[in-house]
Amino acid sequence: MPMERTFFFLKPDAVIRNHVGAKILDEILTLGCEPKTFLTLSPSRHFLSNEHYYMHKGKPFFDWLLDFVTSANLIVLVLEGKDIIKKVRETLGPTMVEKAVFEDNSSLRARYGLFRGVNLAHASDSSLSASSELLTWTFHFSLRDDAQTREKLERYISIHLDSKYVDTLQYRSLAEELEEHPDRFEEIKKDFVNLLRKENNKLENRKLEDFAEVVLAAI
Ligand code: FUP
Repeated sequence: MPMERTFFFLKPDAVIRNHVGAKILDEILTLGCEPKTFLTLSPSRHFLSNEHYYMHKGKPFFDWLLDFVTSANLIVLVLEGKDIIKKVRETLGPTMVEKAVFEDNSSLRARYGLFRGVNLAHASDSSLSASSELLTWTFHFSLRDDAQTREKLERYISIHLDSKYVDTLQYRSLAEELEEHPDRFEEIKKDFVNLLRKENNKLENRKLEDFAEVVLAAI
């Protein structure tokens, strides 16, 4: 099996929920890969719409997907390893969280994904998409291999693994409540922000509220 590269990013849910993001990166590292690039980015809606997610244009979830992916920073990684494209996809589990819970309960999305498409991370799904995503993102953001990447990544993981973790089931039960009582949106959003606040005591309230508004719109 030859060495290959995959393109990966933590989505806003895993960046805001510090502990969850660190846990994901920690598990990805155990897959036996070498991280080549690790950085925080906030790509524009225009870039995501026309380059990264152009194949989803016109689909019913497209606008929501752009709202979600631009709702906070992304943590972008380039990973190199044997069979790494498949290994990362399998570790994440099925795209939609409910499907992950149903089909692969030990996957990251089953354990930590909130609901629907609020699914923690993106990872290239084939060698073709890996090459094209690596090309696009490298060009737009001048990505470069960085010899300090593993060290930076390990530091990030060790800092954030210490952050408080709120059981993902608590968020899911708020989502269920919202499904039953759509009229209680504002009240449920407040409870949702309170959970997020326990996991991230740095981000300003306005940002947590905006994020909560976007992810609850998936319900
Ligand atoms: P993936 O290859 O796992 O990133 O999934 P897709 O390219 O099919 O979809 C991109 C993102 O759109 C997913 F991560 C989640 C979101 N999505 C929805 O919200 N609803 C859908 O029905 C399909 C995808």
